[in-house]
Amino acid sequence: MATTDPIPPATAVPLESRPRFLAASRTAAPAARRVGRSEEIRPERATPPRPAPAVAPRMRSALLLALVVSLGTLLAACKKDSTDPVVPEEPTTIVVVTPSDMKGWAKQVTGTAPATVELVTGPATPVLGKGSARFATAANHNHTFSFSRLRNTQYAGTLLSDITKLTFSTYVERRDSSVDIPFLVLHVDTNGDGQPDDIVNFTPYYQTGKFLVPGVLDQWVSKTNSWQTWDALHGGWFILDNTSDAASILSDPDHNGKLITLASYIALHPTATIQNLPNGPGGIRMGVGGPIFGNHFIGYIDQYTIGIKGKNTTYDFEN
Ligand SMILES: [Ca+2]
Ligand SMILES: [Ca+2]
Repeated sequence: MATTDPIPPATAVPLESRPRFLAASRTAAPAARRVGRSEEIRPERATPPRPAPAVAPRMRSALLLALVVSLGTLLAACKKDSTDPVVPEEPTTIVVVTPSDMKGWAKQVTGTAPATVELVTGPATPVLGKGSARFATAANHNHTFSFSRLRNTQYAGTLLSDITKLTFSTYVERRDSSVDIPFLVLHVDTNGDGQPDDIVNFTPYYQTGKFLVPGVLDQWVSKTNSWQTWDALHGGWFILDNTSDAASILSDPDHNGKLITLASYIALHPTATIQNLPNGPGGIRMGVGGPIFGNHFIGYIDQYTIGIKGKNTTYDFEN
């Protein structure tokens, strides 16, 4: 049975409905802040004010000179900025995806108790247009290989380093755990043979709390019955199926894996590209399913945006 999910601020979230890490981190925070305040106040009361030391004439001259130099540097910087060419921002291309014209996207449904994916109206007021892509697990889901996905074949060969934007929006209507939320996956060729080697995963659930690592944007917890937009480019990813990376990133954070920024992953694999699977399915996929998802999950995706070298394409899912 689905439960109502927590909505920030943190105090509004029932502890029993949260992952353990969130409950621990939120209860520890107030104590740390109290310590910080007492440390700031105590020295002010205990230490009498001291007269400012006199500045020697020679030091005053040095300070004046430093100030003049700083002002000169600042003025030079302002002048440079004002003469730099302005790079015009290219307008985003909106691509409307409908059941009769999928624009490079294809449905993929797997498993013995398949989840479903369809283009629908709603829910609520979608972030773009009137519709979105609806994903749902079966009444008897709980199958490791039961997934429903949308996959795109049109980005095969795209360098990860050329991606300048990667966002999508989700809406969760029904779930029994905050873990369950549509996620994004890239199939990546790391050695240039045209065959994908890595499954590179962005899951909104991992974008906050104890899962964060330096460089990963804190995107807070996911909600139900609300549209939320996720910045995958600046988020944390985990890697599956790789044979060359350190073992520490080769699992999801719930199974001893560690998130990595896409920038750090690209530093490990500078020539990594998106690749379709050998038998055809697209190298970009979004969807739900797998062992962590419960029965009767219902969620939606809309406004998937990918930017390549500054040229943004937004897919608007409509029915
Ligand atoms: Ca839409
Ligand atoms: Ca390969």
